[in-house]
Amino acid sequence: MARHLITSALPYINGIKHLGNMVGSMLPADVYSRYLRQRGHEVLYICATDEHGTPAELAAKEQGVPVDAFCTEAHHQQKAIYDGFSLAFDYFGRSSSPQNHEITQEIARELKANGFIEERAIRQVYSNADGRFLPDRYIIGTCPHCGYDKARGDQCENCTRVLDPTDLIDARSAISGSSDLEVRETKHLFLLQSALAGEVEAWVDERADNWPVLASSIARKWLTEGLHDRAITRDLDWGVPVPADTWPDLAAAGKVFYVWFDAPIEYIGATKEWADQDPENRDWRSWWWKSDANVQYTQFMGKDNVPFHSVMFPATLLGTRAPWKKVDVIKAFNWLNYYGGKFSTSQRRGVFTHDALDILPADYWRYFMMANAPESDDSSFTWEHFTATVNKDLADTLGNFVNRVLSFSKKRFGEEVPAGSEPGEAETKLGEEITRLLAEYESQMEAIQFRKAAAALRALWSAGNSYLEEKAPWLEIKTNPEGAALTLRTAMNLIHLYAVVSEPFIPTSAKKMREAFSLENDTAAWVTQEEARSLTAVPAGTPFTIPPVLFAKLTDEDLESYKERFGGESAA
Ligand code: B3M
Ligand code: ZN
Repeated sequence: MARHLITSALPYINGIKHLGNMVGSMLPADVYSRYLRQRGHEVLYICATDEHGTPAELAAKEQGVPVDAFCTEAHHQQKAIYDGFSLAFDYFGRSSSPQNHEITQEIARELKANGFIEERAIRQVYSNADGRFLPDRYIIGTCPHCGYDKARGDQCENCTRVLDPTDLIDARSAISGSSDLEVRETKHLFLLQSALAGEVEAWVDERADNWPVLASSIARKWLTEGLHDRAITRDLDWGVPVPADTWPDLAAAGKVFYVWFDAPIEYIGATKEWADQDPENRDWRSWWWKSDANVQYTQFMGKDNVPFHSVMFPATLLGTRAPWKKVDVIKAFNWLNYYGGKFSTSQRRGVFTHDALDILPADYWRYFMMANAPESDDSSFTWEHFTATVNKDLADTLGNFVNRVLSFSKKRFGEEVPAGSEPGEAETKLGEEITRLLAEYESQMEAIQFRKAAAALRALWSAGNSYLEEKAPWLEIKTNPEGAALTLRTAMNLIHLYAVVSEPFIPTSAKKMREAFSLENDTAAWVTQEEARSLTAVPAGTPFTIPPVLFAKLTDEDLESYKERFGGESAA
């Protein structure tokens, strides 16, 4: 039994997320957290909305509401959708919280005390048309490295390199499109990452071999390009203010910290938000402070976020010289595409999380997304693939098995699990198969390889179908009713086992399956190898009910209507 701290990249406050965001951060973190909880570990899964920065300011302005009110509303809107997806956060916080302000300022003070923050005068892009400095993503232009013509001032989406706004070729304002830009001098705080480079490199070397390869390769590539000092403040109204006790001039000039400085600190801030709700029983420091020995910390994120988490946030924490817990494993994801093109928030292309829930319950999406998670490569969403997967895996292989077994048994033996004869050769063979597949499933979950884990889960479901076809209780009943009863009892035990082990992927359906049986003290606690081999956890005589159809089969008309509503190929 271990203590697991889990975080997923914080969804930006501005706008509802699409499935591509979900599959690369919150959903896999939830699946992994659920698995670890079922195995008896102590888990703390923390997430939050990332609320600072220019996009929030601009969105609020567009709606004509104050930015804090905008964020409050958008936070609740996002949280409701995540509840709809059954994301079981232990806490879903807000980076604008007082806790995050306090910890961010404290970390900045420590960095200064240790000589890792310096004040520098820099020349920054000012837009005459917009009457403001243009930070980061509000300047667009051509990437000097790869030539992509919509690179943002802070990062090129195409080659993932981090940029400085002044690097861009043919720069223009993303707000007004104006290229009437000038460079003005202004003072900012810089994090001296170059002074921490050696330490960060040693830190990465020590652990990145244990990370799934996508994250470790990005971290290493990043380090070979060298760590540069970075401005960590901005000229904005909305953000964590630079503390006046430490930098009176900059505070008076209204500087706030850069959103990427305070956002990762919100992992800590949100843990404190969580603890502050029940201070008697919750200790945020036990997760973040001097806890290296007994906490295993895993982060989930899309590949574009890896540099910030593998290098910059560790540099920030290392520079404080305080015993902050740092990440043990980074699990990163490639992109989920929509018919081979990009999902796009700005162009509203693809499937957005609220629309997804409007069409079908969360479990359909959860299973499909994780079974096709973009782990080793980008993967593509198509409605054809989605409906085919739902029909084959969820409706036919799992749902139909459950319904068929329970309905037939009820018809022939009534509403209790029948006893039947002693297990024979087929049951021994099945028990061995299930034990082997369960071990495979567990080892893929431990390795945080979701596609392979989903394949093992699917194989477990299929093993039940093969057993049922082989024993054919609907024929067996004519000549050997006791044998048919044994088959059905064994199959019902499989249903209960599926309910337990499918929970991380499809929690709502799994619960319905488990609750079909009136077992005393039934829990979702993980299946032991012995239970998997003997398949007798649900004893004869246990009353059961038949749950309503678990997964509806999607028709050709459904498929056509989804494509029409979301624009299939034509949208990409
Ligand atoms: N909010 C992801 C993004 O908007 C960013 C993640 C922060 S994690 C600390 O691209
Ligand atoms: Zn580029």
